[in-house]
Amino acid sequence: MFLRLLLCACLLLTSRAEVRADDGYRLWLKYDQLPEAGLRKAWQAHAKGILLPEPTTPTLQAAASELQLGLQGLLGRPVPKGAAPGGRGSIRLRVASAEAALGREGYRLTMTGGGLEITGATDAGVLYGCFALLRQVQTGQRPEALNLTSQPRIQHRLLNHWDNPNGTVERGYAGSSIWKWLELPERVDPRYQDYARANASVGINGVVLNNVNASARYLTPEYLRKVAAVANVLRPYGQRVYLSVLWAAPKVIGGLKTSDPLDPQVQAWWAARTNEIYQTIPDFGGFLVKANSEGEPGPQDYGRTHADGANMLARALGPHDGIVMWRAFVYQAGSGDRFKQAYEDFKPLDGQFAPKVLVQVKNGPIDFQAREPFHPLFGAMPRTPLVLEVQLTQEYLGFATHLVYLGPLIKECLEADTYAQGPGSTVAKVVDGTLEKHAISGIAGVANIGADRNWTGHPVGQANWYAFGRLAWDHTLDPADLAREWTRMTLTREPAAEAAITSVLNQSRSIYVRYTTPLGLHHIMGQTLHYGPEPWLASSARPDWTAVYYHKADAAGLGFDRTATGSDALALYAPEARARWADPATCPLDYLLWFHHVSWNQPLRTGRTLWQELTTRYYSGTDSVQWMQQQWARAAPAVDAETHADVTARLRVQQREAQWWRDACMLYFQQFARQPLPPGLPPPTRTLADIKEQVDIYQLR
Ligand code: GCW
Repeated sequence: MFLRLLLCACLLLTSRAEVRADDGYRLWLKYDQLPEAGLRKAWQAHAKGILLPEPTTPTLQAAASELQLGLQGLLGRPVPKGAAPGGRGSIRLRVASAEAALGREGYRLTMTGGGLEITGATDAGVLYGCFALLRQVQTGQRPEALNLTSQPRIQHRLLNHWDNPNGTVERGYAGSSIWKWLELPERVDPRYQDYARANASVGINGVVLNNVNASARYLTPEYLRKVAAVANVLRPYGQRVYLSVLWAAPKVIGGLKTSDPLDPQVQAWWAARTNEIYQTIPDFGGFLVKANSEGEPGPQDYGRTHADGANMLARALGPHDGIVMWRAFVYQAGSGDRFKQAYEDFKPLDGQFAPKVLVQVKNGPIDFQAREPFHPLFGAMPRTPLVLEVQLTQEYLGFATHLVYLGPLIKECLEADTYAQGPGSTVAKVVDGTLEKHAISGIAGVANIGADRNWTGHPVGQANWYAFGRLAWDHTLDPADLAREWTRMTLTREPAAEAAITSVLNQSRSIYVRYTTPLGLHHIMGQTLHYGPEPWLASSARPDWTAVYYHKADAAGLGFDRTATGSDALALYAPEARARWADPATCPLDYLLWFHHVSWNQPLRTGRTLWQELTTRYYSGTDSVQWMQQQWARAAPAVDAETHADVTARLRVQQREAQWWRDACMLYFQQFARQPLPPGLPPPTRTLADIKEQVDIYQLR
């Protein structure tokens, strides 16, 4: 008997532990009971029920259900919803279409004499308002003085999935694709709804479901039915679906001999196909196109321009409410500095794009490096709306192993001043359309989401999804505030732990830059896989896929001369923007080697020579990972044990790999600098040959 009791007790304990363990699935939408009784009581007084407007809609239902779910969890008691719940003290949801001040998707949260109100200009506005209210409660705000109005500054706020029909994800590090194409449309994974909730909670309103290296399959009737099933789940949550299209689709699935955009048959094919899409998915968002880039087909195959191609698709969209996002990520082999190539292709086309076309531009001119100057196309195409594309999946930032919070990276680009129309012409104002008076605007994040239980592999990867959405909604937000919000909602509100974690998040990107690519080094990572260091990479299918092309280390010095004596890429920027970087003596050190070939013994503003500064940064970056570990350890008592252990382990790998980066780059560049390490820095304990061997293993060579 006693043994049986003991067994029961043990089982009870284990199962309780399991219940409490946090697997990260709920993201930041954790609705665990608020620990402070006083705060709970304060909100309870204003959340006795949820009053829905009549007639209700799927979006209003979704909004009210989320609010109910959240409040019941956070406040620890039932919150009925309906046409007349709870009486006084109920939260009233209102749609006030006459309130132009709220725009199409804005909301207002107010505490009136009659109680708490969530007003939206549309159903979607109410939905965003409900999430905003939950955020208030989750982050520990009080209800009394609630008065908050917000509307998005950018119209199309999209995630771009690089997901393939076979379930793989290009550059995905969080498992396979969440889209189960083989199961659709009959089986609709419940996860799609949780995905939609998470997106809506941060204001994302569109999703490109498939990889820009696109399969034509998505345009077949069979796949459109699958896409429609996903669209049905996302719709109530304010999100439209979009597809990446293969330029050669008319040939591949249409049986035509060409995909020339000026060919009438090709035009008719796209028009018919587009009509069919809208018959299946009436609120389809539009097309994303990667053309004539990295081997993908495109209009240039027929001597046509990107504008010819994009405009043909815009015409196919015809009367439908959809857009074309045409990517500017192009670079042709053998035509000089890759930095300049997208600009050279696209700048002359400004003014030639149809009204429904937006040109989608990566944040920097090369390719999602840990730090890049802003892309010179921003500000240079005033007659074309430009979508800013940032990468949330950490292709060049340590996959799902390294902790790198991207809020500061995204913000750095948004705040960069293009000077296109004088001081203050920031990338943000180009992108939100205010600078050049565009009625249409967009921003895209390449998703870091996969089928891993916690969605992003690295638990902190969730913060990048979160911060992207919040900045897409309002680019004036401070990434440090967003780090705090995310931490409070996801990990802990215990002040010391919160402070430790947010300091790690806020520093993490600049630490990563220091141990991988300090002083403006770029594109020196492992070939193909893009993981780990390979600065010695000198031969590849294209010269601009090597590392030596970018760092140009020689006996004289290090860095890419992009001034007039070099590639003159600097000339692509407005004079004031150019001036910031043009003089090596005043160029911010973070960008130095992006624009200058600097001699090893050149004294820098820090009082150290280039060689000394480079070594110092590699070492301090690596040491800072230890600091990250210490900070994270301090948060242990306040963070779920499973999540804490997971991040702790990943930080250990990060520490080892930071040293790997440091040693590889130090030993490699030392061959050119021919100098010892500055005194006090411990020399690497391994040889360059050892490291090269390790890299070869990573590259599966
Ligand atoms: O960063 C590079 C990636 C490719 C990607 C390409 C792009 C989808 O290495 O995997 O292809 O950019 O943005 O098109």
